[in-house]
This record gives sequence, structure tokens and C-alpha cells, in this order.
Amino acid sequence: MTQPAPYIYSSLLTLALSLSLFGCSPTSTSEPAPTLDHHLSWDEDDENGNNHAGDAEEVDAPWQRSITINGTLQTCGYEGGEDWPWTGDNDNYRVEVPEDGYMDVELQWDSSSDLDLMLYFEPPGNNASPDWFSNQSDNEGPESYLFDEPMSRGDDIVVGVACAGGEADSYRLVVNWET
Ligand SMILES: [Ca+2]
Ligand SMILES: [Ca+2]
Repeated sequence: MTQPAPYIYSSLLTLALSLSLFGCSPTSTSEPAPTLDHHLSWDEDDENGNNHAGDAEEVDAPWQRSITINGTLQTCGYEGGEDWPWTGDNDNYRVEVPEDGYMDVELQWDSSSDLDLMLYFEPPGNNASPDWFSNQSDNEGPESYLFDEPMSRGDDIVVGVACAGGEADSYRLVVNWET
């Protein structure tokens, strides 16, 4: 026994309306939240392109608590000039602040080379001097910097590493965030 046509049309209309409403719900069109890696590990991958702060290697994976950047300084050298004293390899990384909060940075290494940590509070041009740098002639790590003021979500900082003396060496550059 077949159903009367009006009943079928009514059912189809209800179904179409339901699908339409479901399809237009706000949650289905917004972008999914990125999956945060709370303790991200990042390997240097632009050795020849990260030598200047204005061309800093972008650390573009979502993170929250800490990033450990593993890199290598291929050469060491320091001439003590005002503008660009580090003549050896320079490595620069651009890091986005994940949420409003405090940041600190620590440079760790294992050899007796003299590595230096540099901070740019905002992404600079290539000829900019660091806003802060370690001027210690330490042949032993770590060196660290704690930002005085809280940072805002989405701000970018640039963290630089250079080798003033000694042999080429690898390092771990740890950027921490906390409320
Ligand atoms: Ca390097
Ligand atoms: Ca480099």
C-alpha cells in the first residue's frame, strides 16, 4: 500500500530542513583548534638562511609550555665591533607567544666553546642590534634571559644564538612559557 503523496513531501521537507539547519550550525564552519604540543622539540632546518634576525627561521608548530630548539653553530668568531661582532655562524628563530603569560629563554651547551644568547623583543630588520645579549665570556652554559613583563598571545620574539670562540658546537635553546 503506497502512502499518500502529501505525507512523503512533508517528510522530505522536514528532512531537508533538518540537514540544512545542521549544516549551517556555527561549529561546523569554524576552523578546528590546533593540537597543541605542550613540550615541542624543533630541529634547526635552515642553516644558511637563519643567519640574520630579520630572516629568522620560523618555528611554526603550535606549542604551549616549552620549545626545545636543537641546532648547531658551524663556526665560531667574534671581532668586538658595534654592529655585528659575531663573525661565525649565527642562528635565529622566530617564536610566537602561545598565550598571555611570561616567557624565559635558556641556552644550553656541553662543550667549552663560548656561546652567546641574543634576544629581539620584536621581529627586527637584518641590521638591528639585539635588544639584549649575553656579554659574558662564559665557556660553560647555560645562559638565560627572563622577560620582565608579561607577553601577549600572538606576539613574536626572535631568539638568536652565536658562537664567540672555541670549536663548532651544538646547542639546545629552550623557550618556556608560563602564566
Ligand atoms: Ca646553525
Ligand atoms: Ca645559521
